[in-house]
Amino acid sequence: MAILNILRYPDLRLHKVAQPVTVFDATLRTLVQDLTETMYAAPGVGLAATQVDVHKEVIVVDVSDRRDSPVVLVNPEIVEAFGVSDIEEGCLSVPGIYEAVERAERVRIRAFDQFGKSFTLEAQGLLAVCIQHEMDHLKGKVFVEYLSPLKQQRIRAKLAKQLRKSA
Ligand code: GNR
Ligand code: NI
Repeated sequence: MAILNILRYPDLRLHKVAQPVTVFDATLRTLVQDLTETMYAAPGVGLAATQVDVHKEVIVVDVSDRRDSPVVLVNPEIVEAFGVSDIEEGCLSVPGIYEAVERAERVRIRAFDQFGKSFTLEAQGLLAVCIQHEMDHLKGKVFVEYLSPLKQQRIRAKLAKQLRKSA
């Protein structure tokens, strides 16, 4: 097991598009374990492989209070979506920034687990929003890209300042 480095916006590698998983092997299961460990350590409620510079369609999420119910989604697809939600989101790749984004309130997802077994999942509330946030990462999209150009500019300035302070 390993804790992986999380890319920080505006790192261009966050905009790479992930490729579907075709082989469900030990390498995939190690990636899932490392993503899960990295998500818990961060701590975050979800993590996409893109954020650790692995451009495969793999996501882990856990919105449980006890942090003991990880859900692994490989090659996830939204098959149905209902309603509108706009809860405040954060992102481990954009530390310290919290903004509301419009998402579907409920989604039905089809995906594979780390062993190649297909399943469907009905999600609502934070879980639904988190899955949509993670699926955006797989497409190379970061939540701040939904915000106004002015807000995005302010966020880039704030992150650049954070970076200078930590250097
Ligand atoms: O930890 C996270 N919290 C969160 C809160 C609201 C909506 C989405 C998220 S995902 C985020 C972790 C992360 O960056 N995943 O990509
Ligand atoms: Ni994120």
